[in-house]
Amino acid sequence: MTIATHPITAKAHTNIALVKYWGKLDTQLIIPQNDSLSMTLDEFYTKTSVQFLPELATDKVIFDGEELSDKDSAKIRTFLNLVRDLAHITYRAKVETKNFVPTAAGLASSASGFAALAGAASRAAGLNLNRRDLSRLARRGSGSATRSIFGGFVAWQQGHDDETSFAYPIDEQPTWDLAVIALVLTAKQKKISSRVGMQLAVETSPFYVEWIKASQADFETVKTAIQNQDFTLLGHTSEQNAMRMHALTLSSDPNFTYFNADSLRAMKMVKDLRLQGIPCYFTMDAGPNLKIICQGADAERIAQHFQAVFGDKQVLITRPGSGISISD
Ligand code: 2P0
Repeated sequence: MTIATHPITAKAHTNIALVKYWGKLDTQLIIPQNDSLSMTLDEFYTKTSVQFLPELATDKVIFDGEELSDKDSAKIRTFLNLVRDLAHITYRAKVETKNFVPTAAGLASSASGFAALAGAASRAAGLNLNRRDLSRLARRGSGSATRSIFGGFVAWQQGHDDETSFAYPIDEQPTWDLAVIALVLTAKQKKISSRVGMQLAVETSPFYVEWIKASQADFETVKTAIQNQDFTLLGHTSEQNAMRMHALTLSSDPNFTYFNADSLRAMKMVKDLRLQGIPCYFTMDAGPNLKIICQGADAERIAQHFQAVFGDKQVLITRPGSGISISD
């Protein structure tokens, strides 16, 4: 095991959860309360290079060309400490990271970000982790990053400790033609982070126990839908699961919501399209930007429909993406 003598670069894509993770059993180790399931997206990714260098007194993090302050790089430096502990090294690192996600599109860059960082930093430190262990490491940065190690459809097995909580691929290269359309309804930063929002739900929502039961059932249903390439079952269950997650924000104390007026309008449009016989479903994460799940052949016309109404907003079509790649 030797420290790499040149920067190691990793590329990881972001993912959209069809069965959501919303709450931790262990906030330190990031052990979730339930299994979750996602699709990795090809258009949105992060590229990160890492080199551990003897001459550095502190970690240096350059994000989209700008050096981050100590405060802004705190999570990354904590993560690098984990990698140093694993590799038994003390050198500080130079990290350069670039997000290929439309500016502040609300498309979980922490998923692709910590997956790419896990890949680049571990190999730069001389560790040669298999993908399961990479997924466990990425989990320590951000829960959703656990799933971004793999491509296509990915499950994150809840597990009960650091060893047993990891992602695994369900179908890395789906042969059915699926698309996700991202509606960038606002580029504003969310007021309540996922981390804070999910903890509030665990601690205060009276529906939390029911959410766990329902999402475990959704997990099995979506897995079956993927095995049978059953688009209706996949779309319907994903939409239901998203709304159940958002019911947790509404039932938290204090209550809050990630919906804005445009999100509600876009949800109605998705339902109207379905009534017109165009199969599509929505999902939404910890921000107001809706993602529409549809079949690839319908993606262009559905996107045009939304572009016509939300003319000034970005409407982006993406398809299943690949898992992490790491340079030698
Ligand atoms: C998910 N989200 O399954 C869910 C659905 C957002 C909504 O995982 O605290 O940034 O770093 O583990 O991974 C976003 O939360 O939270 C997320 P932490 P993360 O994709």
